[in-house]
Amino acid sequence: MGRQGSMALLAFTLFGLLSSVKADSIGYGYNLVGLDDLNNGGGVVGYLELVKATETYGADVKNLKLVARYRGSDRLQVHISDADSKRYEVPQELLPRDPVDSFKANRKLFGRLKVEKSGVISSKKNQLEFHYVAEPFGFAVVRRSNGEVLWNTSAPGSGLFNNIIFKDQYLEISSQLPYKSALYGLGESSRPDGLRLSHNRQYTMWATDIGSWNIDIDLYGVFPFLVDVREGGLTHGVAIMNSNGMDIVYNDTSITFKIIGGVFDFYFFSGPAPIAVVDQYTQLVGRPAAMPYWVLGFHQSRYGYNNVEQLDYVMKKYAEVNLPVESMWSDIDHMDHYKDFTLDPVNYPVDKLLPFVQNLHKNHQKFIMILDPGIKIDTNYSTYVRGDKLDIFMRNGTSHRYVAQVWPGATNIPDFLHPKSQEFWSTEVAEFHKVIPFDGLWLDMNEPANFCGGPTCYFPPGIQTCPQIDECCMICDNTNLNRWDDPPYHINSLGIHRPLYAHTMAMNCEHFNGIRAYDTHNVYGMSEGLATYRALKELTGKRPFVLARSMFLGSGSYAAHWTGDNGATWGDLQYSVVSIINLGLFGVPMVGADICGFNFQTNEELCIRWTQVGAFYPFSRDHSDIHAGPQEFYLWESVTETARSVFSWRYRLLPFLYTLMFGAHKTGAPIFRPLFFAVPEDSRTWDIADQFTLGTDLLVSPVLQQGQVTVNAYFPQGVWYNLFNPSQVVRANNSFHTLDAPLDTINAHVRSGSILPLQDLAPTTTQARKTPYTLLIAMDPESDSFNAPSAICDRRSKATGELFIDDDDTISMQVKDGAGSLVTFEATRKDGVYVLKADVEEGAYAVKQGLMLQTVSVLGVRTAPNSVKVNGKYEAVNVTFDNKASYLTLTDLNLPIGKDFEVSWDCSGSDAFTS
Ligand code: MIG
Repeated sequence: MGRQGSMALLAFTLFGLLSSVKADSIGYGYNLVGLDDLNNGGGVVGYLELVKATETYGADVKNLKLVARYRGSDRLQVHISDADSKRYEVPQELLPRDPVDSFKANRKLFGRLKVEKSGVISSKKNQLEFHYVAEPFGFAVVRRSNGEVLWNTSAPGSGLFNNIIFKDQYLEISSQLPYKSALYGLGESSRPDGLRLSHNRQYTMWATDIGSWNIDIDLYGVFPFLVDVREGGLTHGVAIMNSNGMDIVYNDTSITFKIIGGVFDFYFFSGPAPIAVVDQYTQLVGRPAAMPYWVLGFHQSRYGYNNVEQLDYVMKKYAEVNLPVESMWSDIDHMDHYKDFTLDPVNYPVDKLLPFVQNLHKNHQKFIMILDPGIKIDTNYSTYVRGDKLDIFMRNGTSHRYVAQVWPGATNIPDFLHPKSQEFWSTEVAEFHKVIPFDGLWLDMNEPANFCGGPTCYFPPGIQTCPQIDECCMICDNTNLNRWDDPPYHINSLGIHRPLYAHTMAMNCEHFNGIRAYDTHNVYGMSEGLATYRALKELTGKRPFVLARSMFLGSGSYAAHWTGDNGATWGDLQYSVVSIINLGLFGVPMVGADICGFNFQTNEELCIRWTQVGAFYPFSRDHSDIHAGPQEFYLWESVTETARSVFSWRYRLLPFLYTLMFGAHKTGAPIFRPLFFAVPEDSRTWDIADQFTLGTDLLVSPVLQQGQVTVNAYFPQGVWYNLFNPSQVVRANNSFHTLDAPLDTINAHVRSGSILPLQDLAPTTTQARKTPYTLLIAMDPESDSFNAPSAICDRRSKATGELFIDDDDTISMQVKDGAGSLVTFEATRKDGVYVLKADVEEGAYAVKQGLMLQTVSVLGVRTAPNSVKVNGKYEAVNVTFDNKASYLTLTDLNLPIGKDFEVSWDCSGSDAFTS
């Protein structure tokens, strides 16, 4: 949405009035009247009958089917739907999962299990237990190990919300929660309150094209998933697989879901570690996609690069100041009248753009182009003509094509659930790729956005199209709305109960099979994203790169994400940390925010601080709005300097970051993590929103406020070395420490006990990944109380780390013969002897690369070693020792990566060092 957006919103505040109906008049709930075992014994099917009908928000569904199903040791699904007719659910083709269709629920069929007043259905293997109360029906989820109630929809005595309500267009269910629960998730929104969800707020699930500089409202992505940390740190997760609009109301001791369609389909994940919750959740919704290595480089983008010459200038400037830049991005500026898959013949002619892109490729750099879903209605536009022929566009309720107005003017919106839409999209992507061999695609406006809104918009007589502006120029008469565009309950979109059709396609728009946008709105972006991912995969046969704005549960399995139109404000810098952590929880680990801010004019101090933080974003891109001035790093000397310092470390850390991506791909583990992942049992970590870790080993404590020059940072128990200056050590005991943070400094600390694989800085990731490896080994320093030199090395210490390498072409990352190698490092210190071992799994790929480990840097060493052995033999390796930093460096090791090795050195004093 443009800057004028908030004005238009005021007009819709009236819709808010309808939502204040008292809960007890909406419905009386259901009785559980029949129960049966699931065939496989992993749960139950139940049959529910309506207690008493009401009319508020429409008639109640008479009979419901309940399926409570265990899966493995850590997941419980509770699915409640209409027993008599099929209802819309998140399409299986977007999010494949075990259907419940085969379980029949019909009153006559029941009787194998007796319905008690209340009962427990458990599975011996599972950490969770399903409890029910029969009249009226409610259920609870209990953690078996400690009996803690995690979820409870029957709140006897509270009189507030013990009834399940199930109508065609209104579903409601509530659970009790302890006042002290620490809740996270429920996105996407910008959160000035910090990471932890605040009591007495509503979280509206509605994909909305509005700048993320707007706080506490529904934004582009929809993630009805929450993580709940309880006293002591035991953590579980709850997801609802439902793509209809909903309000999730979090009060002091309860949470209520008010949903305007679909079914109840809850998944409970038992954890109990926070990271285990994300593992279990991504096992359901899809593991994060592998991304090409280059995605970890630094990206430059801007809306408003007016021509190819400007792109070229920007890349040259970066080279001039010696800052690594991995890619150039192209916003809608390159398009001919904003039509997808076209080039502006004047400013972006192919005979200029193609050589530019070829030159990027020659320099190992990349080019990423933007796509919007709307296809201009224009019979001279071949993309439109092909789409028209395949007939893959959305229709409105009266079976005409729906017309939306976006950048190119009047557009049709592809129906990405249509069986022929993949063919359409793949063809367009492939044809355009022949023109410009781009390296990835950037999906914008896929909520989908529409500058108009409503089922009955048309052009004023005589006008066939619109000027290219982001304001509606159609006439929309939305007085007589259908029940999709004007449902009985109005969700709280934008905090003002904005109509559902506002700024998107009409809700009565239909897909080829009659499913309505009313149901699929929140997964539209996902449908486009998957089609794009597949199109790229078909085209290149290689690992695709897609950056997507509108997402849903599971979208991390095909795309990276950026947080959209943030603002160049200190607040936005703060929200970025929270948003990126949240996306990691949602299974989208590859995420970043526009560095230095998108909207509004940035400034030097902000841009310095943002650059420092942005260097640690998993996805690191500088992008700005056409209405703001340029903000490339070379524009201020101070920003250039800070970028040089932080990005030289980012580039050295690439092997570490890529290995974290491998972990994310395998287990969902977020790359960018909150502190409560590290120390969930310490409730002080629950509220920390201004620090994060990369994996477990790097702790970043940035400055996020103007004028601030110190940080008060939490450090988990142990020793932490300053990454930029390892002589600065923090010895922590789950404690807060005040650290200096002058303008040119960001605090980043390496955890003692870790081994970080590094390579050298180079202008691009392609070049960097060919340089020799270094291991940065952080060992506990000798205890200060150990004075005798001979005892110095005696204090035992251990450090571990991992390195994954592959060709980054194969679709998934795998430790497999010839395809990818995993090396586990372990360093120990005992009785004065240090031993570093590399243990290789499937080394063939790594060996083939011919890459060497040359350097081992060890932190925490008090004296230089007497001797060094490599694979059991004394070797004359190069040794340097920095006394002040307790920093030992062994160089010229020449150890092939991909082969097991052992390096040991002795500083016990009993052996003479020979060099
Ligand atoms: O209506 O393509 O979030 O990154 O630069 C605005 C122009 C459309 C919104 C995206 C932003 C992009 C801009 N787009």
